[in-house]
Formats: sequence, C-alpha cells, structure tokens
Amino acid sequence: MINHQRLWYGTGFAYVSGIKEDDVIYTTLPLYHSAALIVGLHGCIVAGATLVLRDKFSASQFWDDCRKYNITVIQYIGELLRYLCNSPQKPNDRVHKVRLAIGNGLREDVWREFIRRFGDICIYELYAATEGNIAFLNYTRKIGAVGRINYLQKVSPKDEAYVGHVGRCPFFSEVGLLVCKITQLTPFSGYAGAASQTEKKKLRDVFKKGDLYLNSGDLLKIDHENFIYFHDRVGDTFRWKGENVATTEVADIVGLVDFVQEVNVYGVSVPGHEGRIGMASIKMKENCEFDGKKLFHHVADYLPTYARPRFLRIQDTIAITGTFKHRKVTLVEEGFNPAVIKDALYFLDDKAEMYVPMTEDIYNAINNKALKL
Ligand SMILES: *[C@@H]1O[C@H](CO)[C@@H](O)[C@H](O)[C@H]1NC(C)=O
Ligand SMILES: CC(=O)N[C@H]1CO[C@H](CO)[C@@H](O)[C@@H]1O
Repeated sequence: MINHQRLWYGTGFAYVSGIKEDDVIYTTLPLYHSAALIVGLHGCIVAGATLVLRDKFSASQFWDDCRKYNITVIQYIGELLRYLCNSPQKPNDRVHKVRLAIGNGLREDVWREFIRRFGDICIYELYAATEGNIAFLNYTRKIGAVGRINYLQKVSPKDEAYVGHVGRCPFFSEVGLLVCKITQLTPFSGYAGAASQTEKKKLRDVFKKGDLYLNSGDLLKIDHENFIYFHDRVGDTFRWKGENVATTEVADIVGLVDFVQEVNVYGVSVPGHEGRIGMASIKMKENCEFDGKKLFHHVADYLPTYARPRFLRIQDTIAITGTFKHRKVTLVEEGFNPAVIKDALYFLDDKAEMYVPMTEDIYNAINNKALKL
C-alpha cells in the first residue's frame, strides 16, 4: 500500500542524491515499478527537475539519448548497467553529461567496468523495497556497497536457521537476514488484499519479548568497516548438502571467466536428493569457445564443492523480467534432462576435472544413483 507518507519517503532518494532543478533524469524502467515511479517520476517533481522517459530500454540507443537530451542523471535496476557494459565499445563512450546513476542491484564487477568505460559517474547504489521500512544509500561511493551503518541507523542482522556462511568469503563478516524494527517512524503499511499477506512478513519476539520486526527477505552482510552489502534474496538462495548457496555470489564468480558474457544461477532438484543442486545458464561472449577445463579450475579455485554449478546450459539469450532481473522459474522446472533441453548442456565431472558434455548416460546414471552427486 503506497500511501502519501511512503511516496514522500521514496522521493527522499532524489533529494539526498542532490538532484536539482537543472538536472535531466533519464529512465527506461517500467513505471509500474517503484524505481521509476517513486524515485524517478515523483523525485523529479519534488526536485523540479526534468524527466526523459523511454518506453523500452535499448542498450544501443542509451548513450545517444543521453547526448541528445543532455541527460545528467540515469536510473538503473538489476542487470541494466551490465547490458550497457556488454554493448560494443564506441569512441564516444565518454562523451555525455551524465554525472549520477541511481538505482539498485548493481554487481561489483559491473560497477567497476561501468566507471572504467563510461567515465567517473557517481553511482548511488541504494537498498530499498517498495513495502520496506528501511533504506540505505551508498553515500560513500564504496564499490559494491549499498550503504554503511551509522549511529542514527542501527542495523541488526538476525541470524536465522537458514542463514549461514555462504561460499568462501573471508573478507566479509557473517551473512544475515535483514530485519527492520517497525515503529511509528519506520512504519510498515503492508499489502493491499488479504491481511495474512501482511501478517506473514512480521516477526515477533525477535530480540526481546514483545518486539516487532519486518522480515525483509533479503540477506545482507556487513564488513569490518561497517559497509553494508546486498547478498541475495532468501528465495534466490538454495540449499544443497545442508549448505546455503547464494545464486548472486556464484554468478559473480562464474561471470569472471573470460568467455562468459552473462550468467544466471539457480538450483534444480535431483530425484532422491534433498535440496537443489547448482546449475548455471551461460551466455557466451561473441567469437569465444567454451572451455570446460578452464571453467572447472576457476570454480574449483573460488567456490566450495557444494556451491559449484554441477550443470551448465549455454543459452543465446538470458531471459529477464520487466524489472531487469534474471528469470529463473522456467529454468528450474526444465532442469537438466538432455532429452528435453535443446541447448548445449555440460556436467561437472570431478574425476576428469572439467565440464564435459551432458549425455543420456550421465543423466540415467544420476537418476539410478550409479553416479553420486
Ligand atoms: C543540450 O545542450 C546544448 C548545449 O548547451 C543545447 O544547445 C541543446 O539545445 C540542449 N538540448 C536539449 C534537448 O535541451
Ligand atoms: C547522500 C549521500 O551521503 N551522498 C554522498 C554519496 O557519496 C558522495 C561522494 O563520496 C558524496 O559527495 C555524497 O554526499
């Protein structure tokens, strides 16, 4: 439920980002989503700035539009900036007036590449949810971070049974579920429709009896300098062999391999096994060859056994949602059956120490448990 107060809070992002009346904001995001509607459109009204809308994002037109309309502020969500980084380099990549990018979901590798390629654009990566009662903004330009704990905004990540160490990440302290105290100043107005939907998001007696918190559904981590990082959505994390696997973390690692352009990580079920095993859908860089040995050694170097994608699927395009997030549901359902999937499939073969083409034999061996996962 977006009431007046919530809308007003949302426009605060434009205000704290220093958007002024001579700014021109460019948004290619859908207006049904709060980034464009609340931060962009309403933020623009509050600042008295100008808004340039485009009904569909186009990576090839993006910078031409910025030049044409003298854009100073751009909005992004999810994978949007990755698509800009993936588009062919041009000599005028740095010819524009964009000084600020505001949004969320930017991964660290893309953040670095974006600045390297398009110039010193200030990135305000924010963390917020439409219905949430807490928000963070980068405010220090620390790459990868969504914000920092300060003494006005105390953050208490709560350890839950399903929140543990995810992957190998010695730099970071523990990952936790973000819960946010519901107070008069940080209200939770809930969802329209069934009251049970709203009730489900509330956590009671969290730190002491009688307290009330909002379950953000997001896993965050805080480093030794108090910088806050987004880790994963609880729903995007899957369990394998009793361990939590963060899809975003695995995707970040696989994405570092030189022939990988884009990667979508998810968990698939295997008959007779608890939990879900890791699978990745990969889009290859143009004119690159898949190298199963190289990829194996890369994931073996950076990921613990349980987090390594056991199956790979090579796709021409990685499907995204209207809000620039990777689509996973269909991929999860389709699994890893080579008789059904027409894309090239690979299997992580421990003994051979490489990804090998997936065959009917391997598939059958997994199903009748002749092959142990
Ligand atoms: C952009 O800025 C240039 C130079 O200041 C100006 O000539 C042009 O009219 C502006 N374009 C728009 C669409 O405002
Ligand atoms: C809101 C906020 O704190 N913004 C800061 C983000 O980072 C830049 C650069 O460090 C600062 O100049 C802003 O004040």
